[in-house]
Amino acid sequence: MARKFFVGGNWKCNGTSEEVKKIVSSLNNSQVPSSDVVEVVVSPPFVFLPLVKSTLRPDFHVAAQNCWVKKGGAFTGEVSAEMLVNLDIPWVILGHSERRSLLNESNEFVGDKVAYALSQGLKVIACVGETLEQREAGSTTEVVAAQTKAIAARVSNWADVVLAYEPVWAIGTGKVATPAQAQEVHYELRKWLQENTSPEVAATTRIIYGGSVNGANCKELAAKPDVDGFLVGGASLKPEFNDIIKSAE
Ligand code: G2H
Repeated sequence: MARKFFVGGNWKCNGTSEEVKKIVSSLNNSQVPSSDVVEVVVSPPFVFLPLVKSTLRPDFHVAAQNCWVKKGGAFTGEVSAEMLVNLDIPWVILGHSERRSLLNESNEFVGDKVAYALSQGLKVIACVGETLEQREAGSTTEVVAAQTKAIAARVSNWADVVLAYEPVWAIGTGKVATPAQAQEVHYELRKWLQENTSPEVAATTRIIYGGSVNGANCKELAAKPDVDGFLVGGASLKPEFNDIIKSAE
């Protein structure tokens, strides 16, 4: 079964309501391939989710950038999966390296979050990726396999999961992975899924690349057989995001 190309825009902790309105207006006016060809999901900060959801074109969808690991309650500052479902937010990004490193989210904690979000009916963009130190030590495959294993140990239905490979050394640095480097890790991740989940999960799960993707480098990356799309940070705030969406064709 063909995997539909997926382009996510991770706005991170950026934007004012005026800026958000401008980005949405640019997205709404953009000419992009149809939703049969590409699935587009943008992820504004929590506070802008209702604004974006209510003004964004209907063929694009929204994601939260995080959610709490279990049912809501006395967890000051957190946003629960139930709240996202209540607001009709279909997607959530979990396990982003900025949260893994700055907020000490462990593989197990991320796995628990993915499982809980799925159990509430959310679809998940689950992020994995190695640091520069780990790559230089030759442990990239081992690191991303361990991160994926912690998710697979808690999740049996992968239909609503997109796996995002985001090498930490490429995030926001302008140092994009080469198409060959991305393909190599995506191939290893798919092989890991084949051996540890099922051939069907391996064949159908979208594995997208993130880390300094832009309008100039997306085409070559998109041409690789195991690159099923992108999670885009900085460039998702700019008009070149349209070019990245167009790389689906
Ligand atoms: C990686 C990516 C988006 P950027 O974090 O998730 O950000 O494209 O700015 O490297």
